[in-house]
Amino acid sequence: MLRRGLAVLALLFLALVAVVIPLSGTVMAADYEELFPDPPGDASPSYVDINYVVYAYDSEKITFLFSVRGDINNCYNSAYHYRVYMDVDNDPSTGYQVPGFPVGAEYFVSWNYVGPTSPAKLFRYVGSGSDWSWDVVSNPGIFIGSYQVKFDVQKSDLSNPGLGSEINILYETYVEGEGRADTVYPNKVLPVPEPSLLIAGGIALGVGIAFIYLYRRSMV
Ligand SMILES: [Ca+2]
Ligand SMILES: [Ca+2]
Repeated sequence: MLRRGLAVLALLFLALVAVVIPLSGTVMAADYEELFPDPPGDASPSYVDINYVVYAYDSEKITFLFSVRGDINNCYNSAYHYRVYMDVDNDPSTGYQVPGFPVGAEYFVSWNYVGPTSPAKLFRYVGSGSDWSWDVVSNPGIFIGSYQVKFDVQKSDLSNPGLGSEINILYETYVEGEGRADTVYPNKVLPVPEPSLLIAGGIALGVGIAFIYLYRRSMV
């Protein structure tokens, strides 16, 4: 009986490893990541035509990545904006009501080219729901690749209002003078970072309880 219990525990451990390893990610180092594709050729110019986006996080930060069809290194023009709206309380009736989507954004992160060291900016909504009123919170991490824009937003910068347990987001590219170019709406609530120590502690506790239970059963 004890041998069978240990075999069950070993299988549980292998199943856990099988789940955790894919979550460690291939696009970036992360505890969680999910990719959302978008059709090519549905926006122009090609710099703002999204191929796919990625949402990821680790214990410290949330990462948002755009992959676009055109080489951003050729787009030295401040008119092209890359934005991610964040509905951190997952309530579309609070924050900025993003036109066309059930997203009430408390924050958005944005980048556009304004020089060789253009910073990203994180904004907090201070308006009444439909007006475009934002305060700058911080300059998040930014990486510009040939076909990629990647933001690293520190979780601690999303503190007023603070993150709930889930987040609703919208990726948008925008061209000044023309308006919205391309969007990706995951259309699902996404998890937000949990302290990895708590998760590890929970797993250890669960395995410990299972072991004690099986051991006691084997003694009956
Ligand atoms: Ca597209
Ligand atoms: Ca909201």
